[in-house]
Amino acid sequence: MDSIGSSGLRQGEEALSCSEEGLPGPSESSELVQECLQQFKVTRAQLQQIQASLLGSMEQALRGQASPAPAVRMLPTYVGSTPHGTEQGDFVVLELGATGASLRVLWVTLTGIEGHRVEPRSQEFVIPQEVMLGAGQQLFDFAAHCLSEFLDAQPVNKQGLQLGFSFSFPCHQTGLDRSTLISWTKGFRCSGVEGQDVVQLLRDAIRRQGAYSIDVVAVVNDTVGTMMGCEPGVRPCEVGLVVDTGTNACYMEEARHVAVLDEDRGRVCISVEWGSFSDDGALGPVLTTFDHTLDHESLNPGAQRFEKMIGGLYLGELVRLVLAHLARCGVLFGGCTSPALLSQGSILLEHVAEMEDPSTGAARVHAILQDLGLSPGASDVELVQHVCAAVCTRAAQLCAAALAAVLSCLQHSREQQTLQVAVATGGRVCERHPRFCSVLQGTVMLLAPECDVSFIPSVDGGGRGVAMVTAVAARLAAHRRLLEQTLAPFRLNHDQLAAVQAQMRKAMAKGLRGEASSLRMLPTFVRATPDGSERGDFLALDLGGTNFRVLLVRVTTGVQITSEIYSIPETVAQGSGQQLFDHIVDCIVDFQQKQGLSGQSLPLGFTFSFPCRQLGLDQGILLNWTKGFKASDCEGQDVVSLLREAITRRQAVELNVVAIVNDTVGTMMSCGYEDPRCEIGLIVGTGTNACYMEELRNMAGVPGDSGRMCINMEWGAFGDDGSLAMLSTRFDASVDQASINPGKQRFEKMISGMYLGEIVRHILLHLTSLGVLFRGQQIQRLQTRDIFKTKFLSEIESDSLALRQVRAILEDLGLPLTSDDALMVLEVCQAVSQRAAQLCGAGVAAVVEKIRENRGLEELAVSVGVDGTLYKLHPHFSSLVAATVRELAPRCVVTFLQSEDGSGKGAALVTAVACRLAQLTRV
Ligand code: 0WK
Ligand code: BGC
Ligand code: BGC
Repeated sequence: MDSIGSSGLRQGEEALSCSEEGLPGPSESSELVQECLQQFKVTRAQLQQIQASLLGSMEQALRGQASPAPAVRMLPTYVGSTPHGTEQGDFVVLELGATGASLRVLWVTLTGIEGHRVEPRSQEFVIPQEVMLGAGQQLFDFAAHCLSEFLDAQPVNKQGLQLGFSFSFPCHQTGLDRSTLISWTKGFRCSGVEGQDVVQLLRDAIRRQGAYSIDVVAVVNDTVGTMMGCEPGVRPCEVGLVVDTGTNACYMEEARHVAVLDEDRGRVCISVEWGSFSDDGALGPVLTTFDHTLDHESLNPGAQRFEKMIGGLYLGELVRLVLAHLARCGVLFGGCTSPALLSQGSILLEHVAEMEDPSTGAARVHAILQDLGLSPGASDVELVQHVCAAVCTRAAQLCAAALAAVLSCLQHSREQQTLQVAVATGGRVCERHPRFCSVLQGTVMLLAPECDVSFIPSVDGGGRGVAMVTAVAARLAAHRRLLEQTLAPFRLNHDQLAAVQAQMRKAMAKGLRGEASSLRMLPTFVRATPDGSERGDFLALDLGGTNFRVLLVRVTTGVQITSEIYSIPETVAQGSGQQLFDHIVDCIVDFQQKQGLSGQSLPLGFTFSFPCRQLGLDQGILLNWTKGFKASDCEGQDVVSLLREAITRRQAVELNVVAIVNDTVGTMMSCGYEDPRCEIGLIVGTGTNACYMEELRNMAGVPGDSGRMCINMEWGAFGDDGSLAMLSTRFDASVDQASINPGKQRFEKMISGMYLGEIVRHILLHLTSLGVLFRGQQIQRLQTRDIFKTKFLSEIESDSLALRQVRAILEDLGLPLTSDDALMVLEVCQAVSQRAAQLCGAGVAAVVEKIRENRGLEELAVSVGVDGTLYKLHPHFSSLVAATVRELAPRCVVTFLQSEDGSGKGAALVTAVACRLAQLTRV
């Protein structure tokens, strides 16, 4: 058992040397002694000042205030809850740094049954000095060697071992299993570790060792292990205190008070790292010359000043420095010193604890001083005990001032007048020193009278606590693996996207040739984009998107639009065709009345956003409804006739329906009016589709070989022939089966706004059934179809939203969730929308490459007119589409133009062109 104080300090030879000058007289001696011991006296006021200053630094660090640099670090530990006691399993725990020059390996079994404890098995290994001061790799290889030596001796199943790494040094944690060492403390100073992720270093060492495959799932500070190892009792253990070779504390802080965390609910365990507290104003008056000497001769001068007044690595050294001073002053040992007494680290904490022990004290003092080559007199023994008491009392008082600061911080953050809390204590100074804990507790009550504190000694040095955290980390890691497995099919790589692009090109070619294809490539009879000479007033209808709009479009040198939005109730959209078209005419009449157009028969352009086989500009046979529409007696009908019949049914209404266009065509025309290079129309809204200007020569069934015509691809149906099966997931299948048109519009059902929310909902249900989300509790609300709107994806994925706002959106949905749940829901949304955008990008890449090849161009510059709520409102959709197009069609420079006025304007422009062309043929 290595003794505290050994590591980091040097040993000396035994010959006595005594001062030549005369020894001081009794009064002078006692003055010298008093003056010396007085230095270790800390007044209540000084303790309160240290408490206040430390509290100030803690709150400053929590607020993330960088300058002046706070005296303590307040490091978040990713431990968000104290143990539920439900954790279970077998875990390996590796403890490094808590007990100085030794590391400990434990095998901990958690039963998950309250009060049912299985005694951990453990083994301690002494770390050679040269390893503590050598290369980091050597230290971690030593640790990995000890691990396998321990496991070799354990009669246990050694598959799937999960390890919790108790690493007791200041670290920046970025996850339960990711932690970067800030700086060594306590006699350690291995090279090549500071600034590194110590979990990775351990994983590499275990891999190099190659004896066992061990999954390091959590890294924990020893104070956290101590707190988490505390038996759940009347009071939750929310503070962990360690005084061993070093000292530190942790406590459960309100997450909203921790600026670096983007959390507003729940708690997080903060490692205070009070060892580095060094507010000269507060500490200056209590620092003695001995403290300065000790610090000066330490491995890390100027650092960890507070720790060097409390930690077990230093108490023995402080006592030695005082004894050596008093000996040189002739007050002790007859003015004689010994090489051992003058050797750094020769007095260990054990020595101090034993010498102070009221029962064995005097005899032990004698023995220990003789071991140091001294021959103490009776008065020497008593004086040495006074020195030990002075040093340790101060240490306990200072530790109490720091703990009182933590309790005050806890009280503030809980906004409680009085605080009831349990503090788990650990470390050999607490366990072995006869008076340390009683002085500590007494001083805390003095400094924090409004806190009712119970102290619970840790039973196994925190091993169980580390296993608890490891169990939580293992559960979260398992959840993360299940989440990754679930989302993996949504993560499309370049080859998969290129395959979709190639598939689409093949389907386009077949569709253009009039062969069976999931892409119907419908001629739209729109041959020209506006040339700016169009003039007149036009009515336009825009049906098929989120809103039904009636528009008055005045085309002069520019375009003025007046429009009104009308709703299409689901009963009408899924009622009879007559009812639907009568409703449309009602809206037109209402609009005309409001606009004072009643009785006027303006040319009308009808944006009808459903697949129609057009026989002319004003003739479109509806092939099938999509997007939740299902009005009867319409499919197979010419919808322009249906509209005209409805107009006829409504007496005294004159309307001249000139053109029917698809919303993609309307959008292309609308944007083409501003940018003549716009030859593609793209909709990503409730539904999705695209059109583009194709060469007449490539279009079977359309007369003429020169010139171009706009083709409505109806790409929503891409893959209805099974050509997308390799990408379709079980969640896509669930959404399709539950839709009113199963087996249809498969591409649309992977991309568009009507379906993304449903895909997410099905994934959340699946993850809940796996116990990954909502603690496995099936949430009633989530069983409701369409409860998870696609607009939530756009809101949740907005960069400006903190996780807490994501949680707020989901809680409004009635989903009781933790931050981990919210994070997972966010990742599900990201995966689903990313796939949608990439598939859409692969489609656009197929179209622009088709146009480039049509025109035999090396390079093509083209614009795409885009509309649709999802494309416009989702924070990342448009950039992901553009990135995918750049990746799959590098020889095309594609500009995406968001349509401002919707496709209603486009329909009016198509009508205006038709009227202009009709005008030309009439003259
Ligand atoms: C606005 C256009 C309309 C199109 C709609 C699509 O004016 O023709 O159908 O965008 O987007 P959604 O409203 O379905 O999101
Ligand atoms: C370290 C802390 C640790 C404490 C107790 C200090 O030196 O910086 O991380 O908790 O010692 O072991
Ligand atoms: C329709 C298309 C329309 C697209 C976007 C699809 O469901 O079939 O005609 O362009 O939605 O609104």
